[in-house]
Amino acid sequence: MSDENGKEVLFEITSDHLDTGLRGIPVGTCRTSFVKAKKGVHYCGYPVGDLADMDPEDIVFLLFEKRLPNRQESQDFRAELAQRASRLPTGALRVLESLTPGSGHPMDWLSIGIQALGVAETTGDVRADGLNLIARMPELMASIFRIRGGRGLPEVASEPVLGLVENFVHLLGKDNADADEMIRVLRVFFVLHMDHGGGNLSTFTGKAVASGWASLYASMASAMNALSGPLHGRANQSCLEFVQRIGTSDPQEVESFVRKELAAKRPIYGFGHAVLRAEDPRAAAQFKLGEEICPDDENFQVIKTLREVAPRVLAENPKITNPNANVDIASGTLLNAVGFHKPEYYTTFFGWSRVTGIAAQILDERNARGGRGTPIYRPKYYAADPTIRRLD
Ligand code: NMX
Ligand code: MLT
Repeated sequence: MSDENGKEVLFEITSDHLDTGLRGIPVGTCRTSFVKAKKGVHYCGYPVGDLADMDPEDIVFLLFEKRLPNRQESQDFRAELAQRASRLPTGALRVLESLTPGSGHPMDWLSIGIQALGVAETTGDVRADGLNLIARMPELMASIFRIRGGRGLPEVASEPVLGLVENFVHLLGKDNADADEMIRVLRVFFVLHMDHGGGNLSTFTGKAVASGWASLYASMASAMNALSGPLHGRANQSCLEFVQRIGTSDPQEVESFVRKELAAKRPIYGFGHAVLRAEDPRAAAQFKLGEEICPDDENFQVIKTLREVAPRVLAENPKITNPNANVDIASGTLLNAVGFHKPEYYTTFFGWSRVTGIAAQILDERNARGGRGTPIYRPKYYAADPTIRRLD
């Protein structure tokens, strides 16, 4: 359908769309990824499941350059990231040492850490700032684990040439046999969580803040705060806590647990989505990995039952538009199985991964309109009193 000027009509807005959290309302275009209701997220056209086992650095390259690197480009890009990590001034993360170990939520620490890196290192060049932050994230993540954990994890020298995930695991002091499985799970996690279209809350928040020409670091810290809510990124923490409370994989008991949670008006974490209308392929990819690395794990057994039972129960409520499993159903179980036993840290892994997609999207929006950038975000709100609206 076209309007009187021949422009394609994408969406007709009625008063029913007001106060719905902008659900489904088109606001822009996204070059890094799109989300299909049935087939999930595609990074620059590739279904994410096809990318899950690739090198995370290659996927960072993909989201920035909109194409996969060839072998030489891949090596050069890894070297560039390593160089960016080592070139950055040290000391910015000392601010974390002024916080009390164990205090607040790790997502608060992540946001503070990003802001602190920005204080020390902002160049104003969005591409450089984005890549510097991506390069520096393993050290920030490990510092949060070491300092917030307060259990005297040794301060290990960073070795960025190992790779983003590998360096993080090394910084945790894990150079033993456990490291291989940790690396395997984190690499897949990292790729699956890097981007999810333009409208997810954290990405949208980051881009909105950046549209006022705030720095990449300030925008990213805001995005991480958006991710920290339990309906968004923190669902991975809540989901494992929930799974551990269930404590059985008996289908009848799981069903009765789900019903009790719903009756108590609590969300069933790891299920539902604003855009997807089928099981999230990111969930399927993680179940596949789980079958490989922890098939007998107790929590894995529980989530396998939940995956069958919960959609049937949720579908009884016609208000729930997607009763199927989302990305958060399995990630906590896998992280726990490879040695990350504190669920409150899980959302920091989501944040770490998502820094790439958000940085790439902010860069794209800064480069839009021939370099003038996407204008400052400013959607319209009507007066709550409809009689005033009519006078508008
Ligand atoms: N458990 C209980 N109630 C639900 C669920 C669920 N899993 N999913 C949807 N609903 C409710 C929802 O709260 C809403 O109720 P109300 O009208 O009273 O506000 C109603 O069903 C309709 O919601 P939808 O239109 O289906 O979903 P919406 O787009 O509003 O929300 C989520 C999407 C993801 C916030 C919602 O499905 C949810 O709360 N899921 C559980 C939390 C979760 O797993 N979040 C992670 C999402 C992915 N991520 O990582 O960001
Ligand atoms: C995400 O990965 O950001 C979530 O699935 C939420 C979303 O896309 O809205």
